[in-house]
Amino acid sequence: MLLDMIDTDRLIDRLDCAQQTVSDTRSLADSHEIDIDDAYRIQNGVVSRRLGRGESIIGVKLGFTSKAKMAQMGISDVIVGQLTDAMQIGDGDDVDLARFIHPKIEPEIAYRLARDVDLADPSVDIESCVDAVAPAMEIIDSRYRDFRFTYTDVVADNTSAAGFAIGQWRPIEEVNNRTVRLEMGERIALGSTAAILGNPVRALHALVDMARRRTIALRAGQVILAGAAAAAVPMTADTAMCHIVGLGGVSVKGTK
Ligand code: 0L1
Ligand code: MG
Repeated sequence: MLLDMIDTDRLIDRLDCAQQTVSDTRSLADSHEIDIDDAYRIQNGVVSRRLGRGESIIGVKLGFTSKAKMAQMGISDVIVGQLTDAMQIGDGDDVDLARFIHPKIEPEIAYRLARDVDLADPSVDIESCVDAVAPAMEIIDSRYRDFRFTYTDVVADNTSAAGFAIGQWRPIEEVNNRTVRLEMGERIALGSTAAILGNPVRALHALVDMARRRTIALRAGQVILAGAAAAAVPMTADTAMCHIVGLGGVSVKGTK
């Protein structure tokens, strides 16, 4: 831990204010030395501010689940962020782009927990706690200017979490090596579910490890966004449509 409580609170306020006022901020690393424990503490503070305004946690997300992204950031760990009800957008719904600073959208796999995951049990089987899987999209909206951030910055910023939409849930099945297509206006991103740690199911196991290390509860009914299956594309005032072979689709419409 490198940050004292006063600086920790100041940085929580800075990120919270950036999100609330839809205005970007400088990398925290420009002015502060922060380690990964500080970063998760700031994240918890940012999420607590949201809970204080009446939001509730309805899931978790993993980030940096592709080898390319990990290599780019010089890390070997996934990162974890927290999803609140205010971030959820209904399948097919409009989403006002004015809510965000510079939103991007990416295709994801979502899992649903049917039971609490007992993290105190060293042999807990998270796969047996999951009952459903669905196509999903995540809106990432880094609070940092020009998406310029360090590893600790992005963790502190709740992993850029800003919004998500989930398609039709289906009973849990193997979803590896499925082709993924994201269309956003004229832009098309193609990928595969294998881009998520080689197999999205590995994201579940990585999550157990991270949740233990970061004391994050995994509760029945929560959603897990496993990671991006293709590159994120900037959001525009168009329909974003994600299709995953065998799982179906999900869409949202950006409006101004
Ligand atoms: O993969 C993720 O959802 C983490 C996103 C954080 C990085 C970004 O904002 O580009
Ligand atoms: Mg994501």
